[in-house]
Amino acid sequence: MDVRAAVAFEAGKPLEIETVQLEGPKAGEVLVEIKASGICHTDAFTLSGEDPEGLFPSIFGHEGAGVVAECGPGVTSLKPGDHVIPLYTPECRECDYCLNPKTNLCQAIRTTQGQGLMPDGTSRFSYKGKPIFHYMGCSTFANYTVLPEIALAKIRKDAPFDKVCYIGCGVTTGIGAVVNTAKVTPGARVVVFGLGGIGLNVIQGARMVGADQIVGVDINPAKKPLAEKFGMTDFVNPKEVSGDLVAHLVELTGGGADWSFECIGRTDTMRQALECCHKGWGESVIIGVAGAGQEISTRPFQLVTGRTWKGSAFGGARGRTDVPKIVDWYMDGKINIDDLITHTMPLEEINKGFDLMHEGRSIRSVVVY
Ligand code: NAD
Ligand code: DAO
Ligand code: ZN
Ligand code: ZN
Repeated sequence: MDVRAAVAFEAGKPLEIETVQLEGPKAGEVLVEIKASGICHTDAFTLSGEDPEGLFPSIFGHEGAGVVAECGPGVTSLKPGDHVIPLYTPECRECDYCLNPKTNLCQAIRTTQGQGLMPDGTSRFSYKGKPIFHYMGCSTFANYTVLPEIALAKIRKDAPFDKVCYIGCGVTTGIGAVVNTAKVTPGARVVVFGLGGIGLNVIQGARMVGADQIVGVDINPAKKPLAEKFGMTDFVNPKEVSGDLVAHLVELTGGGADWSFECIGRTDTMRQALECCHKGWGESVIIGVAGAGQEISTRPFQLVTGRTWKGSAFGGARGRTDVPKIVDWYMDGKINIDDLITHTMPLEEINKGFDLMHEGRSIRSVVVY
């Protein structure tokens, strides 16, 4: 079938809106009509050419929501008309990873997904007879896409697509890091580095679980009012701290953070986030994705004296199980998504969404189909 898509033909170039061809779903696959898709930092990272796994030409987008249009043979958990959120971290419920409660990193389709292909090793998308790669197993910058059944979370039908699409990445990544990875407890003191689309969700997750102090760290003071609305209790602009930032944060938190979260993707702030943690028990969670080849460092004595360094992908969430619950939290008013979606636009204007992100003028732009 013909579908409208924003195609990344080359790194560093704007996306091009084209009519491309999409083959129907094969065994275990599902055709989804995408209704909305957020534009995430990671789409921009891959488009920039700095992502070592980036493939071109490709159809990006991994933060979508839509409706099942058709199911391939063998699909049992979904039917046409179901509302779904695509999952770049699938949940097969059968692989060694899914069966281990310590991880959410299902490996059932990891190899082919990393190659920009469906599990049978081919692409469903083509343009002028030549294959186009899938992206993060999702390719939501197209009005129709095909995904494996195990990479779709079924959600309630009254949830608005243009809001809950954000649960496909940013919301789940931020809130999940607090709830699933760190398991922040009531009364905790938390420090969040980076108050963008991820950090603000960490903040609202920390508030939701009852943290007492939530310190936000950002070099852009324009982020302060929204972060306060989401639960930040103290704001620190590193540019306005005269001495050492880590010492300042340790003092502000009365001895160090119980948990810190790095939501920027810089190795220097990852180190600061670890070192502002409380001696003896503080845990730092890396969420930000650093550039290819970069390395983190600290003095090992930071770990010897009881600080822990860990990371979180997709908020430690098992998508088919956890995403529908997060949709419920939104529908029940427990979490705020509306104030984070600062811009919406048709597919034809998707490059404006990337510009707004680069200019730091948006939290989330959402393409509506
Ligand atoms: P964003 O650009 O919206 O926010 C980053 C914030 O960091 C901005 O407010 C910026 O002003 C601030 N900042 C930049 N440099 C700083 C510095 N030196 N000190 C303090 N603040 C600084 O980005 P985002 O969408 O929130 O994404 C954050 C990171 O999370 C990215 O690296 C992204 O790739 C990553 N990410 C990870 C996962 C995961 O599963 N681990 C999922 C999605 C995104
Ligand atoms: O299983 O090896 C693996 C890959 C897991 C990918 C997790 C990606 C999370 C971070 C990338 C940012 C997503 C928007
Ligand atoms: Zn994302
Ligand atoms: Zn699995």
